[in-house]
This record gives sequence, C-alpha cells and structure tokens, in this order.
Amino acid sequence: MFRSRAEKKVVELGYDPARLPPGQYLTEKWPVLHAGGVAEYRGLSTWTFKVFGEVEQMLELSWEQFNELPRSENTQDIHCVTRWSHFDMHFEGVHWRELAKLVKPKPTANFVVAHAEAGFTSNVPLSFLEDDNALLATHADGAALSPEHGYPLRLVIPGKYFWKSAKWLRGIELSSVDKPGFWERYGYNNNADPWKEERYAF
Ligand SMILES: Nc1nc2c(c(=O)[nH]1)N[C@H]1C(S)=C(S)[C@@H](COP(=O)(O)O)O[C@H]1N2
Ligand SMILES: [Mo]
Repeated sequence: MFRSRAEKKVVELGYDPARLPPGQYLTEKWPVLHAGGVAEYRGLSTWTFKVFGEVEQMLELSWEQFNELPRSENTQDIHCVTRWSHFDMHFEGVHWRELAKLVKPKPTANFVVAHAEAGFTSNVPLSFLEDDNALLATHADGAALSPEHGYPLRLVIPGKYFWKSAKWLRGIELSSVDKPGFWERYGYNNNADPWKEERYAF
C-alpha cells in the first residue's frame, strides 16, 4: 500500500507523500552538510556582498547596507542529494529582485555563479534565482542562521538538490555561460533536479 518505508513515514507524519521526491526519505531534523570547515566570523565589519559579471552596475554592500534592502520570506521543502528531505523550511531574507533593481542584469546574463567563503561555488540558470521561492536568506525557521547552516547569509534555490544553495554566501556573479560549481566539478549532475533524480553526471 506504500511504495516504500520512506513514503510510509511521510504519511504517518501527516504529509502528502507526493511531496517526497524519488529515492528520498523525510527527516524531522535539519541535517548539516558541507565540504570543508564552517566559516567563522568575528563580527561582520569586514563582510561584504558583491554582485558582478554581466551587470550594468557592479555592487558591493556592507552587512548594514545588505540589511537595509526590502525583505521577503517563503516556505519550501529541501532535498539533499545524500537522500534526506526536510519539509516546510521557512526562510527569510532578501530576494534577488531587490539586487537586480540595483545592478540591472545585462541581456547576456543567463547563468548565476554563487560565490561563498573558501572558494565554494554553485551554479544555476538565472531563472532559478528569479523564482519566488529563491532567497538570499539570513534567517531560517524564525532565527538567524546558525554558523553551520551558513551564517550570516546563504542562498536558497528551490527545485534543485540543496548543494546548489551555497552557505556563507559572499557574492553573486552573473554569466553568459554556465560555469560548473564545486560539486558539479566532483561529478554531481549540473541540472540537479530531485524530481528527476539528477544526482550524478554519469
Ligand atoms: N559554502 C558551502 N555551501 C554549501 C555546501 C558547501 O560545502 N559549502 N554544501 C551544500 C550541500 S551538499 C548541502 S546538502 C547544503 C546543506 O545545507 P545545510 O547544512 O544547511 O543543511 O549546503 C550546501 N551549501
Ligand atoms: Mo548535499
């Protein structure tokens, strides 16, 4: 009657099993996953956020300036390629549209490279950053991000495995060509759609 034990648990917890992508299981915790160390900050006085590449006007903001931008929030399910999914994550922060107003993307800006601390990058088509559920998030589930979840700023990209959602975000590069990010260069699938189980490149 259930397709899998994972689906049985989703139903027992009162969720629609159609929300669980193939090969995933539901976790009630929010696991921590990343390569390398957690970025440590002693204050944010030297923290900057840059938008550059295929834009009319490059932008560099301090933490104070970033926090003056209009804010948005959304709720969505997240899916990690290591097979955990977590439902109804609430994120709060700044939507890309507020930065787009300031930098004015060129018509050639078709792809995004997210730049995080320690050289981590992730890439998506610009349309995924324009999605209503995308966010440059400062808060999750009502509290400021914890250091291990990306404090002070992380990307949230809907409809992709969660590795595209760079933690410790420091900049957004717009590009005319798609540039593989950190996990994509390690053999993960560039498209990363959890509903198509696009986990690996081959
Ligand atoms: N900077 C950075 N961001 C990253 C990663 C990373 O290694 N470095 N790993 C990604 C992966 S594989 C996942 S599943 C999510 C995990 O986010 P979480 O630890 O908040 O659950 O962060 C993504 N963002
Ligand atoms: Mo992941």
